Amino acid sequence: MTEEKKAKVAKPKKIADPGTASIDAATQEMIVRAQELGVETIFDRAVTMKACNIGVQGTCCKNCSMGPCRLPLPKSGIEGEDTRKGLCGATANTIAARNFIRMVAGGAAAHSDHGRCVAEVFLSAARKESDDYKIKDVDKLLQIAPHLGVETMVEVDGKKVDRDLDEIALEVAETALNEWGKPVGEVLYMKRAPKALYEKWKKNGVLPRNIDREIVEIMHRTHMGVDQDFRNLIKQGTRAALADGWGGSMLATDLQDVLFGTPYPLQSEANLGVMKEDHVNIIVHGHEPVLSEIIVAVAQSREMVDYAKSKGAKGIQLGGICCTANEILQRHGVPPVGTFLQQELAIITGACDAMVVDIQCIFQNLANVAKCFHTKLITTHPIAKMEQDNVIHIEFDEHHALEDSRRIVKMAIDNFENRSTEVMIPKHKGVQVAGFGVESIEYHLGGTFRGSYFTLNDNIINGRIRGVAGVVGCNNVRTKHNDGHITVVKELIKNDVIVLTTGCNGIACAMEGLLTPETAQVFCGPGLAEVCETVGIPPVLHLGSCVDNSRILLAATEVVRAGGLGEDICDLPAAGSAPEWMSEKAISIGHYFVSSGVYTVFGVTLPTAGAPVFHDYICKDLEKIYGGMWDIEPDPVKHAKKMIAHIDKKRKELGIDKARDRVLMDMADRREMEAAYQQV
Ligand code: BF8
Repeated sequence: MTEEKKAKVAKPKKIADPGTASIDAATQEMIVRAQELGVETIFDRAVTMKACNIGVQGTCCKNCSMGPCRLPLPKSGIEGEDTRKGLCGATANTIAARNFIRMVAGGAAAHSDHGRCVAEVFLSAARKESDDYKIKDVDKLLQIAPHLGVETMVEVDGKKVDRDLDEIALEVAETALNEWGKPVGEVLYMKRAPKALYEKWKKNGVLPRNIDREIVEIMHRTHMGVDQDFRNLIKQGTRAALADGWGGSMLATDLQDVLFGTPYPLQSEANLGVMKEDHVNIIVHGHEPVLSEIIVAVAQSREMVDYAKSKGAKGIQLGGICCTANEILQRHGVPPVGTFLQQELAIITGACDAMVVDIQCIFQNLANVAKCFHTKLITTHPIAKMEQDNVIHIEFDEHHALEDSRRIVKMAIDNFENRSTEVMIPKHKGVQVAGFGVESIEYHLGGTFRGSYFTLNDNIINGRIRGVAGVVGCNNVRTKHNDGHITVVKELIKNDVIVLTTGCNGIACAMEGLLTPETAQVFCGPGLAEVCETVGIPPVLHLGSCVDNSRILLAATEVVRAGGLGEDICDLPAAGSAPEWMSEKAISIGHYFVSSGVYTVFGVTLPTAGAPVFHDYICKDLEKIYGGMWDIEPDPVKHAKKMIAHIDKKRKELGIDKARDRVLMDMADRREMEAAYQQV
């Protein structure tokens, strides 16, 4: 080997720069720690492997084996007719649209299959097949039953009386499960939308028939040689996305609330600093709360705490990652250890005695990282196993959930004494108030004597609250961890836009301390600060996990219903955002928001750039059909400004832009008066 070649071989591997990788101090510290220990993380892999330029543009077709056919946009752009085509003649628009709706199918399938699993556990509870699950929230059961066509009253001797709860639960369970595969009709929850929106969907022929069918049809239509019209393809994407947002996800949220309790605001913390060196640390990661709910109960039991103490620990510290974290946070106050990008780092602390994973957003590299430490990595779902031999599979079954959970918690406790590496837990953590939802927004922002959305609407109309934003979604290692999330949210609240958050955005905001009522005085514009101070809420309301984006749809519906802000969701001064999205689920969420009338901005990239006609269709033309449309803006400040501009456009259309001017003038006057007072 020549000296030159030797030098090349010896070249050190590129590693991530912590300051470029994340804005979060705990994450930066742990990236350095991983590098010291020689443990590779996603941050390092991202600097060594570049994303595929053609895939990023959405114009690589691999739907048959004659390809992949790659149709990148020429650097000089397209002048005149776009003659690019694959071997079969598929245009860039067809390829990008097919790829896009396959992402919708993947995302909708993930959310909806999660919902189906919850519905099955719910059915098992309704049939009383298991002692481990019981109906916890009867009010919520009675609230959702009519939307599924289930009677809550029966006639006895000519009088209406309450129907037996067990009967209601059973019929709700059976009707809900039927939503996935019923042969005729439409998804029942579509009628929960504002009437104008429902009629719009009906007129455009996009009401989903059942949840599974719309996903299957995407796979059929995008098979080689089927649907070759990007408008027709995206129409099917709309059906499937709506079946997710108003179907699978909404059912998942509702049935989880009935089984495990509807969340109400509670206090907690967030970030790696919640782990404790002298405790057994168990981290639950993934999405379905059916097992983690029982793990929470078991880990808090006297028996297990005493057992942990008998092994030399001071107690058991539970933590979560990703949306399982959000589920057990909103119902039990269990703190999230981190967002999607921090999963490897939690193990690298050396203090994670067990990481229990179920489905979605789980890195396969966790197994490689766990190998370097004492951590037991436990998979629990039959559809999500790992090939590495250090991974333990304990398959969850609702019929023996308690037994499974006890085994897992005991395994973690037994592992406490096996810690092999020096523990390093970063000190950083944020305090948060989480657990908001349609019901608690109604309560907190409600009228003096009873809960309602009128007061929220009043504050929007008078301009104290400029508008409402849903800011949600993932981390993406192609962009600085949490930078987009935090910059977008801070810019919005600074401009009096109240933020509803879910998913990893919620965890990111919690880590930064944006989920406390006190935040309002520091970061908000004067109008929003006044509202938050008066009612004692944070300016960023955490509504839960990604399936709980359905709570945002229903909150928007309640705002429409309360009146004064138009007839449809698209009339509201509202916008959506996913600043650091990465998953197919985010595309499905984005598309059901757009199809429900919401202007939705994504950060990072959108896999449509290589097909400008299709891109313009979803970013401009869809507004004429549904009132909502897509947009892409990687710069987080510009991203927020675009949302605010849309909110202002809607305020103008509603004729309430003047009200806001008056409020601003009042505040300026007040400041002037205060300055004058101080001079005196
Ligand atoms: O479902 S926000 S990284 S955890 S996909 Fe995954 Fe994205 Fe996080 Fe929740 Ni949602």
